[in-house]
Parts: sequence; structure tokens; C-alpha cells
Amino acid sequence: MKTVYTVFCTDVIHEGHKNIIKEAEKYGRVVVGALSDKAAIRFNRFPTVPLEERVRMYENLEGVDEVIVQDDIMYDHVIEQLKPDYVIHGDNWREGPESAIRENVLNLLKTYGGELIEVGYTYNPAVKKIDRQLIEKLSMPEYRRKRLRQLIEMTPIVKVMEAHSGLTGLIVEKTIVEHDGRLDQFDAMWVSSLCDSTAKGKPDIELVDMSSRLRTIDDIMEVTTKPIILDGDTGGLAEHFVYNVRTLERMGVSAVIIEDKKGLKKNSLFGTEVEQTQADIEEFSAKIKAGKEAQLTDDFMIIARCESLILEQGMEDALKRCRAYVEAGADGIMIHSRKKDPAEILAFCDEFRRTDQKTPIVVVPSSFNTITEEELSEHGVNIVIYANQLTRSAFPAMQETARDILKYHRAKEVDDRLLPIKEIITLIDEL
Ligand code: SPV
Ligand code: MG
Repeated sequence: MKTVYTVFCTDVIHEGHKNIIKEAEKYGRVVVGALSDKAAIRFNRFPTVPLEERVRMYENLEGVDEVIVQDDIMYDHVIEQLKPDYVIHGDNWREGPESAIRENVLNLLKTYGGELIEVGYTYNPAVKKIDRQLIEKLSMPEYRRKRLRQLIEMTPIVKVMEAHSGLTGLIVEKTIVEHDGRLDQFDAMWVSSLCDSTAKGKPDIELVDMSSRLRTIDDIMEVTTKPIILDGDTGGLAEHFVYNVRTLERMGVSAVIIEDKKGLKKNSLFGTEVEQTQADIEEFSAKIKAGKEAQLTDDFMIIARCESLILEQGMEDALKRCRAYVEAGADGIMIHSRKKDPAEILAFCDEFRRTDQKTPIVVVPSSFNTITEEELSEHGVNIVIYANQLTRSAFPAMQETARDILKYHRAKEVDDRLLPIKEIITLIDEL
């Protein structure tokens, strides 16, 4: 009896999957791989049904003989163990990043004479509708909100990219790359005060008020499903912060990060070049505590950001504060630095982890940008935020285009470096 293998990474079985099984049965015994959560989040949609339930769902399908778990997007391990005579897949993986997986399968099958069977991908209105429903489900507050906590458990390091509009949200949502035989994408979005303010042409001094920040979040939420972390600046008055916590929670935001400054907040990357005052430990702890008491779900996170290293108050002060903030109920801590050398941040993480192995650590490597995600993870970091790189890449590109059109009195010279009109008009999905 020959073995036919296919992998599923879906929460809902539709005609397309049934069609694959029907085809597979013609060739032999059907083994279905259930893609593990940690593999699925690297290129597919975030699972809303636990792995064990997905396995059971696939086992109950007519024509399926066995279900195994595939723990990686690439098939190496599974093919090595199972040596299937055939791998069967929809033909929709020939283009785009998924073609790297197809290459991987073809190379593995070649080593022992296995064969790839590709069947026409079913994309009828019923399948399309299921697809839309799955996406809509992920964008609902009750799914989106808890997803950050789930990601912290599921992945060694949660990768977060800045978004400040529907368009930048779409970039974070949809960008998937294949590099070195691996597929990858961002896990979540950071609604940065710096970039949200900059997009509105305003300074990053808490001038853009909460109503406007919420409007930005809503624009992003309209077109995305990934979890959102809000840069909440100082959190404002504790008496106001509690109301904002409830609003953010209700909208489906996963976390707010508030920093231990008071008075006129300026951007941290100014450091001590401008006057900035750190709040007392007691005062800031009370704000965290009030926020935690106000929230109603277990999903929402209030993360305390410590500015001691930015304001050159020393390592001991940073550690003392972060431990106090955790004591006050913070669900995570963010430690910031504007040094180019990551040594200071790593020393902090190592020391913090010596006494606290659990509380999530967040870092923003804008200045210490030589450090890799893997190295950060080895030092106990759970969330890495790329806080401003989209804004910083868009601004010079737009400025150069504006300059060149002024210079040449026409747009021909800039056209080659622009997104083709056809692509811009199809960038946004139609319902
Ligand atoms: C932001 O992105 O607004 C931040 C991070 O707060 S930083 O600009 O590095 O202070
Ligand atoms: Mg900020």
C-alpha cells in the first residue's frame, strides 16, 4: 500500500480540503499532517482552534487514515520519517513565498523517488466566504485581544512592527518573506506615539490626544487581524488612565505600554538632551495598580516602561523600579536604552531574569540595532518592537520623489521607482 501525505493548517474544513483527500485516496493510504501552532504563525493565519481539536477534526474526515503533527513549515522532518510515496497539495503554492515550501518538498522527494501531485485549488464563492469568515473572526476583539499573550507562550520572541495607518497596518499584516529556506512574518503591531504624531505632523509630546490615537487604532483594526500594542506614553492622569484601559480593552487592543515619566513627556531618543522628569516609583506603581483594577478581561496587558537607563539613573535604579512595577501588577516590563551598544540592555535583562523568570520583557532596539532577535531571546527578551522603521523609510522616499518632480517639471524621472498604478489599485482587498 502506497502512502500519500498532505498537510493542513486550517481551522475550518471546506470543499478544497475534501477535494484534496478525494484525490489522495486514489493513490493509497492518506496521512494528513496538522501544522503545529508555532509553524502556522510563521506564514499562515493564526489558529483559533487548539491543535488537539484540529487533529481530531482532520481524523474525523472521511478518507483520512492517519493524522500526524508537522512541527515546521518545511517538510524535512516529516518526509524523513514517513517517506511518503506521494505528497499532494493544491496548485496555489507555485507563486509567492509558499513556492519555497514547494521547492523544499520537490527536493526532498527527489532523494528517494517520491512524487508530487498538484490538484487545482478550489476557490469558489463558498470557499471564498469561509476564508473571509476566518479572517473576520480573527479581527474580532475577543480573538485579537488575547492573541498577544498566546504569542508570548507560542514563540521564543514576538516580533512587532510599527503601524500608524490602515496602509502601514496592511504592510505589517501581509508582509511575508522567504529567506534562507524559511518563511517569516511579523506577529503584532506597535502604535508608536512618535510615528502616530509624526504622521500627523505633530511633535511626540502627548499632544496628539487619546481620541485621535484611538482613531488611528480603529483605522488599523478595520483592515488587519494581528494584535496591537499601544504606546500609551505616560498614561496621563491615573484618573483618566483607568477609563482608557477600559476603552482599549473593549476595542480589542492587547496591551498598553506606559512609561514612568511625568510632566511634559519628550521622546526617549532625546535622552538627557532635553528636560524630562521620571515619576516616583510609588506614583507610577499606583497608576499601574489602578489600571489593573479597572480592566475586566484576563487578556489585556499593562506593561510598565522604565526610563532609568534613558535618563542615566543607572542599572540599580532600573532594576529596582521594574521589580516594583511588577509588584504593583504590571504584566510585563519594557526597558529602553539609546546606547548603540546593546551591552547595557543585555546586562539589565540578565540581572532581571536572575530573580524573575516569568515577567515578559519588551525591548525597542532602535539605537542598539546590531543585536539579533535570537540573541535578545537568549537573554530572556519576549517581545521586540521595531518602533519607527516604516515611517523612517517612507519619509525620505516621499521627499526624494517630491524634490525630483520639482526639479524635472514632470513625473517621468521618478516613475521607475514607484509602485505601478496597477499594483496600488489592487493593494486593498475588495469584499
Ligand atoms: C515610540 O515609538 O513612540 C516610542 C519608542 O516610544 S521611542 O521612540 O524609542 O521612545
Ligand atoms: Mg513613544
